[in-house]
Amino acid sequence: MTARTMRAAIFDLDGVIVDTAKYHYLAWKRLALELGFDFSEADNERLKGVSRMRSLEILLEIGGLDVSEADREAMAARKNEWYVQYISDMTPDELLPGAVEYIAFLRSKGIKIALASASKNASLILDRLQIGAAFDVVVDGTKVSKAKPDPEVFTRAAADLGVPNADCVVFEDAEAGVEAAIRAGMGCVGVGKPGNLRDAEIVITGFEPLLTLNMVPR
Ligand code: B16
Ligand code: MG
Repeated sequence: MTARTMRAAIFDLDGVIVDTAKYHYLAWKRLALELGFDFSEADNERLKGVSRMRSLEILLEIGGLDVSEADREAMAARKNEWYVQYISDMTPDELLPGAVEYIAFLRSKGIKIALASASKNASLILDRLQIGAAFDVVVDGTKVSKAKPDPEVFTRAAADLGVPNADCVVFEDAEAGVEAAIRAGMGCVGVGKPGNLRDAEIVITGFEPLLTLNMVPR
């Protein structure tokens, strides 16, 4: 990685700490089927990390539908009701392996920890997973006006932590999030399949190897 002293770690939520993408997918697919077209898992990849309204725009593009602003608001609200029903049943068993342990390890090294998510449901998810106390700062979709790939969610997290952007490393699973981290002047560790997230400085498939190696990205 670029020479930097990592003083803060900023974690994305969906796809990094928990796999909520499968619930987003179920809810978007249900909406698409109601509207008369299918929506595949490959299509769902395009929605990762982007805001709810941008996700709906992409879905409607896939279905070839032109919809009024009022109808779009109603569709997004309906999708969110289904999504909230799904995530309300989540338990700490759904945490991705090693994520919370790695956060605790970084904290034990004096590194500050933030959550930076596009989701407006982040606080419900943190409650269900019982991990709110793991973060010094939480910035979610209710606190920012510009969605990833805009860097606002990350720059706000760094400012709230009181750490310069250059000393922050972001952990992200989505291309939009990697781009946002780079635009913020932060380091970026991609979390996902090797070959994806090409712009991240390194890509890991999960946190367990970092824990085994006691590894802090520099
Ligand atoms: P909501 P992240 C993102 O969360 C998801 O990856 C993305 O698929 C979703 O559309 C977005 O949150 C908004 O979520 O509808 O709950 O507000 O990856 O930034 O933690
Ligand atoms: Mg994500």
